Amino acid sequence: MLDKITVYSYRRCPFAMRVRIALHEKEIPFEVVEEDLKNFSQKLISLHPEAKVPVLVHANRVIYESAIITEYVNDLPSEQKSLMPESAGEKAEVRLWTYWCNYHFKPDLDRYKYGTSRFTEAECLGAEERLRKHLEKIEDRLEKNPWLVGEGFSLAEVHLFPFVRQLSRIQPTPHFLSSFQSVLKWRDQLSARPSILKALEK
Ligand SMILES: N[C@@H](CCC(=O)N[C@@H](CS)C(=O)NCC(=O)O)C(=O)O
Repeated sequence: MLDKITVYSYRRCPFAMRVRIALHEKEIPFEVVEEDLKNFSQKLISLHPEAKVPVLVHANRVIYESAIITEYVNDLPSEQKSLMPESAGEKAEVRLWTYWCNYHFKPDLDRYKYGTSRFTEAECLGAEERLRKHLEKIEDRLEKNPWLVGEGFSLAEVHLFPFVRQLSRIQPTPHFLSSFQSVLKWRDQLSARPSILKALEK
């Protein structure tokens, strides 16, 4: 029996979504503290040195940074399959997708989504073109294989899905999305996955 796990979260935050998906996938019980992004609780501020969600508290341990939390969750005892492949090479592939998502895909997604309401004109220049290239990278992989890494669902899916979902929910729908049929199929299959449905529940 595990000690109580608490996740300081914000429902729509894609990083927090990663953590909730991983916990549901591993069938590990947890409690959610829903934070207000514009007015974080003093508790959250005391737990995270940069005051961000998500934060996971397990017994006396405080863990932040979504991709560190999801690896921690994956290493906890559970009857469910590991979300990390076995081999060193495939583990590195998962971490490379995560790195790429955090440092390339997500920043260009933000520049495309928010434009000059949040960024300078120079920062926004070419964001759409780069975003298409990013989608091409995912499409290339998914055309040949149903999963981003190896033979099954992994932390690569946990980490990328919330951002692909966010992109496809932009209104009006980005016109270039329909060119990436394998990405859309992957998104739709994942959207029906029980752990993801639970993580998105209101
Ligand atoms: N690198 C962090 C990013 C977390 C993050 O940026 N969370 C956003 C919400 S989606 C946040 O808390 N923003 C508040 C702020 O930056 O002041 C992670 O992976 O957990």
